[in-house]
Order: sequence, then C-alpha cells, then structure tokens
Amino acid sequence: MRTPVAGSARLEIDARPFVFQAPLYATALVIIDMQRDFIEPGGFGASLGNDVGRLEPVIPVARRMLDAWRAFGGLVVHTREAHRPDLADCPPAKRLRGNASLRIGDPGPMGRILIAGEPGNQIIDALAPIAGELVFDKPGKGAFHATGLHQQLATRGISHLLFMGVTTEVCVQTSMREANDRGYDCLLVEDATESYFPEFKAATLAMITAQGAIVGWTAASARVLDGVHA
Ligand code: TIU
Repeated sequence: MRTPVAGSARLEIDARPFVFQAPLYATALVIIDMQRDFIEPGGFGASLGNDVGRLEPVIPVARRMLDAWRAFGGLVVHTREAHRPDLADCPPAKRLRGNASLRIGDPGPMGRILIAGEPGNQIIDALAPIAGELVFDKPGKGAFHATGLHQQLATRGISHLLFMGVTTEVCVQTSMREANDRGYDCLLVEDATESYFPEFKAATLAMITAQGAIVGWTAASARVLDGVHA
C-alpha cells in the first residue's frame, strides 16, 4: 500500500529548461503503456513494423525510478493502451489506419492485439502494479481521453506529474500535452522513455521544453532522484 508522504518532502529537480519544484505529496509518477504489446515481439508495436528491441533499455531505468518513488511513498499511476473485447471503444479510423500485419482485435501470439485482459496487454513483470497504485485502461493515445484519470488525480490533490514510458512521441507526448492543458506541471524522465524512432524522441524532448517549458520539463532519472528531498 501507499504510505503517507511527509508533508515537508519536496522535489527540486535540476531540469530543462529550468528547475522543477513540487511538493512530493502533490506529485504522481505516471507510467505510460509499459505493456508487452509495445515491448515484446508479436504485439501491436511489432505488427506496425517497428523494432521493439529499441525500447528495452528503458526497462531498468523505469524500474529504478519506480522503486525509488515507491520508497518515497509517492502516488504511482500506470496506463495501458487497451480496448474492450467487443471493440466498442475502438474507432474504425484507429483500427483500419495504416498497413499493420495484425490489426487491433486480431489474434496474435500474445492473444488479441491491444485487447484488455489478453497476455500481450499486461504491463511487463518488471513494472507490474502493486496494491495502492492506480491502473487505467485507455482507448486513446492520451491518458486523459475517456478515462477517469483527471478526477482521480484531483481527488488526491495531485498538481504535478512525472512521466515515463512508451512511446515518447505517441502516447507519452499526447498524455503530457493533455495534462498540461488540464493545469498540471509535467516533467518527462528522459532516460525512462523511448521511441521506435530516436529522432522523434529527440524532437519531442526539444519541443516540450522549448519556449520556456511550453509543454513542460525534462530531466534524466538521476537528476530526478537527486532532486527528491524527503
Ligand atoms: N505506435 C506507437 O509508437 N505507439 C502507440 O501506438 N502507442 C503508445 O505509444 N503507447
């Protein structure tokens, strides 16, 4: 279970483009879509023609961040990109887009692609949620679209979000922009997020922090952990 965080614990992170400050009790760690569908062969990411091995280096970094955040007693939120088995929450435009070898809902080696409850839809073992953490199935790329995330964060007094997960320029960036528009201060942990396309990751980090943190902040995981003053 989540242990109550001390009221005086705070973050002061040496981030880009400038320092990111927040009370620990008002900050949640949001882990986007670290599910087998994107990270292992035979899932949605691979069906789109991507080299899923590119995402692997993120796993130990995300695990270190998660272990530390749990030890600090901070709120943890996990998301999964997931659709209902009847696909009622999957717009045909999403299902039919592109030239995937397997489409959402098709049977694959890890069960039906991107369907809630299937083996491929599970968060990888290294980052599996524990009691007291929030888990949201999201039908869109953004974590706030058609989920109760905003309300759940509001009832817990959360105003600041640390983002990790995959993929940087798709579900992570979309979620961070949604959060920014809802009034959260957001920081993306640079080495705990990855893309199938390195140039897209670099561009995302740059555009988030440009124009005086127009979308938010970024920092390496070591800077984030150095910046927690419990
Ligand atoms: N295709 C791709 O890069 N990403 C997704 O489809 N979903 C997420 O980013 N989770």
